[in-house]
Amino acid sequence: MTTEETNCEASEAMSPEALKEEMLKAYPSKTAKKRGRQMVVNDPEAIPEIGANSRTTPGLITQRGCTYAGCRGVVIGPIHDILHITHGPIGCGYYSWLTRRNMAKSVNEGDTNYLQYAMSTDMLEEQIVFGGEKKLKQAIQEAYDIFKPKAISIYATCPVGLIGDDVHAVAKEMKETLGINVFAFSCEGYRGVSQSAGHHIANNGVFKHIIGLDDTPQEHPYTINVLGEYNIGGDAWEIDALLRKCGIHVVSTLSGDVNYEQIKNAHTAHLNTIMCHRSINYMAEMMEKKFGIPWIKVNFIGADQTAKSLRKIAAFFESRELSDRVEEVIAQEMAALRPVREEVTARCKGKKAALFVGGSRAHHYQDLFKDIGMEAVSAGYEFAHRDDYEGRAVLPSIKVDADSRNIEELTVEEDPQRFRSDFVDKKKRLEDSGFTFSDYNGMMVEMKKNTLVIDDISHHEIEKLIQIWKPDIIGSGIKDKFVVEKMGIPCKQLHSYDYGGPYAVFTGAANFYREVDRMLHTKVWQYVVPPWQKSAGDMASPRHAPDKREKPGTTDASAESIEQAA
Ligand code: CFM
Repeated sequence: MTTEETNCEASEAMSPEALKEEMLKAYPSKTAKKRGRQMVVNDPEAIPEIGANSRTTPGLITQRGCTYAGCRGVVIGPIHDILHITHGPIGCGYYSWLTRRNMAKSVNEGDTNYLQYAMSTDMLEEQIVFGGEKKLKQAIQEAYDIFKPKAISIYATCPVGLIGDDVHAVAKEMKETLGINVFAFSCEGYRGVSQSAGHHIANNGVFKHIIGLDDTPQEHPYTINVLGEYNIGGDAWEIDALLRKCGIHVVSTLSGDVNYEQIKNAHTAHLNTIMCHRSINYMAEMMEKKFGIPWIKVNFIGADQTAKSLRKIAAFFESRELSDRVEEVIAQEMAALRPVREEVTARCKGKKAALFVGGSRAHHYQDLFKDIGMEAVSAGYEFAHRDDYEGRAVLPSIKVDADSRNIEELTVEEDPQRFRSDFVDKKKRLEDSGFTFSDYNGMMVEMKKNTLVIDDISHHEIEKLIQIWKPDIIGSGIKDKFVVEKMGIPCKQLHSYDYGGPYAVFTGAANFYREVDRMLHTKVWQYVVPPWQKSAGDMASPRHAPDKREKPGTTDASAESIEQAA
């Protein structure tokens, strides 16, 4: 690569080092030191170490969620025929009620889909003082009597951990009483530094209580699981349809539009493919140890990445017929997508994005922007770990701190009956021919030199970034969407998709290109006066000032009155 190709253009305005200093200036020295470690100037050739997965400093406005959110909300909640009961005060249940767009539909008449329900034990003062186990038992019985589910899962919220209710003992007792699978999660909100801890706890629970319960073999020659795909806005449906078109069978998607039976049978697949590394790498590792199923990282976000992922899956199966079919499908899909991609690229090429999302999308969505000639000048995760930034090669050097030690590491051993040693031989043979397994190289190697990578970004830092580097679009979530848009920059919600989507695979990519094009080119932004433009002594030049001068009747005063009226 030439220097021109690897250098980030935004550095021409203010260097990333200077921008970082500018962001840190407002903090007390101890906070600035800590935040400083979580902001690094990227060099894909010599990836710097980034501080990640550490506690947010109180007072900073973070985008993070809690451990309960990661467990109940993200990983297990989407399993649509398990009855999910939140043990805690009503708020935790209420705020996990349909707030994430993990869609599911009942395929057959009479299929169970509990996603539209929110069940809670509605803990009150009496239970906080005298204990809540009795009420939990009653709730499980009541839920069972009404719904007769196949399985019930219990989630502990903060007060449950504080008063010491034994949710696991209750689950065990009710499992025996009711004769159905009942299991519990110690996923109290405070248990980890973010929702990331909840992912790990959820993976452990699903692995212990569901995986491997049904050994019915799959007849299909090419079977995979799609791990870390949650069907936000219907993504998993698009992925599933594309794979089916290629002749690849998905045994289970964890956990987008999936049912209990599919997860019980997931260990019969030939291969695990991982979409979101952060939330589900534990599961892939444990399944490989116990059953010998190898895993590869895939990405179905972005047309080029989707094609690459399909080719890799086909290569794994070593079938000429399958590879030919995959090439045929890629050619068809690309041909359909090309006109939209070219049209949008002509308008969006060279524009700059900054993405701050979760634990995987800040990376994956850079590929969709790349498809249309746009570059990420800055990006960061909310709660990912160093391996998601720097690649799994750094795993052995990640220090285990008290917070991560809080999360159980399961000891997993080979299953004497079900371990597939033939899979191990195949893996070895493929590796010898250059095929890579269990690899995720992280976000930073794919970002240009001198881009600014920021972990757990705060509102203050986003404001500085917008003010000084002026990206054309921010990819983020609801917690900062409107703050960002009041600064005159479009903000695409990459968690909820602004209630749109799907964006996965080729069909979804077309949706995304069009939406970004519309957001970038609507004229509304020129009427917005960012806060720093209103204050005295402002260091930045007014954003979109030329537009305002050009348009009669859009003086600062009228722009301000529009904003006040809104
Ligand atoms: Fe994985 Fe996710 Fe994400 Fe995530 Fe999430 Fe999500 Fe996300 Mo919101 S599992 S890490 S905890 S890809 S809910 S579907 S969009 S923060 S980047």
